[in-house]
Amino acid sequence: EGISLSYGFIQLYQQNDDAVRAELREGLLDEHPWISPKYLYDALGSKLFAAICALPEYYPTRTEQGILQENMRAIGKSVGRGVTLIDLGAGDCAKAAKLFPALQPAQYVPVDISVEYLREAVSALQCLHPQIQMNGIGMDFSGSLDLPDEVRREKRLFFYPGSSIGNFTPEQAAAFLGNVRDACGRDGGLLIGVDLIKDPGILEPAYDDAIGLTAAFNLNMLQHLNVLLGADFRPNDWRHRARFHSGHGRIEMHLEARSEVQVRWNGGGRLFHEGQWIHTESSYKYTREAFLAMLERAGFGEVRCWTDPNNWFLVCHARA
Ligand code: AVJ
Repeated sequence: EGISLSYGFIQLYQQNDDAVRAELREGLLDEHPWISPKYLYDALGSKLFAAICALPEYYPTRTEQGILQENMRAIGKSVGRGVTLIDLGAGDCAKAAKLFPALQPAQYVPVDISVEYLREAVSALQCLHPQIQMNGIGMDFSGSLDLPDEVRREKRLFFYPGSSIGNFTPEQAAAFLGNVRDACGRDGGLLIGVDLIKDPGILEPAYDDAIGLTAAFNLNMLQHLNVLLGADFRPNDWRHRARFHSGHGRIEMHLEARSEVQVRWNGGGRLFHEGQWIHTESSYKYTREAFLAMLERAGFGEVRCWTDPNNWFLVCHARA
C-alpha cells in the first residue's frame, strides 16, 4: 500500500459563463477588436506558454530565474521563513517551487485561470513536498483578489513573477498593486518580477520567435474562443503579429486576417476585412524608476530590488 496524499483544491469561478461570453462579444464587436490576454490560457495555451519560456529568444523567464538564483539568500533573508506563498498566475508552479528550499513556506497557494492545467501541476508538486500545505485556486484574479478562508492570513507573500504585471495597462497595474497591498496584511509583502524597456531588437524576437511557438500560442486563442463562444474561427485565416510600440512602452500582439474572414458565434458574428486585426495582448515594459514609483503609490513600504548584469529584468520585494 502507498501513502495517500490529500490536498485541498479549491475551484472558484469569479466570472460566470455569461459574463465571459459578454466580455468576449464586446471585444470582438469593437471598432478596434480586442480579446483579453487571459483567454490565451486554456489547457493547451498553458502548455504552449511553458514551452515559450524555454525558447532562446524568450529571455524574461531565464533572466528572472538567474536573478532569483543569484540572490536567493538575500531574498530569503528579506522575505523570511514560513510564509503563506500566494502564486498569482502559477501555471506549472515551477518558478515558485524553486523558492521552496529558501522560503520553506507554511502554505502554498497557486492561483491560475487555467484550472485543469493547475490541478495537474499542484498534485505533482504536492507529492514532492508533502510537508507543505497546498491549496490550488482556479480563478481570474484580475478583477478581485478575494481569497477563500482556507488561505492563511499570516505572513502572506504574493509572488507575481515573469512580468505578468505587464498585461495590465499602467493604470490597471497601479490599481491591481493596490489590491495586492490590501490583501497582504501588515506582515505581508510582494515578490514581483518586471521586464525592463530595452532595444526592440531584443524585445520583438522574444514575441515572434523563429520556430513559431508564440504564433501558435496566439492562434490557439481562437480555438479557445471557439469553445467559449461556440464560434467558428479557423486559425489558418489569421496571422500572428508582434511589435514594440516605444511610445506606449509595450509589445502588442495581434491576430491579423489574411483575407476577408466571416466569423460566426452563438447569437452573432462579424465580417473582418483583409488586414484587420484583433488585439490579443499588450505586454508593458517599465523603467526601474517608473516601476518603483508605482509600488510606492500602491502603498508599499520598504522595497528591495535585484537585477541581472544587462539590466534587462527587475525583481523586487516590497513590504506591505
Ligand atoms: C505571461 C504576460 C508575462 O507578456 O511576456 C509570452 C506572455 N506572450 N509570449 C509576456 C507572453 C507572448 C507573457 N506574460
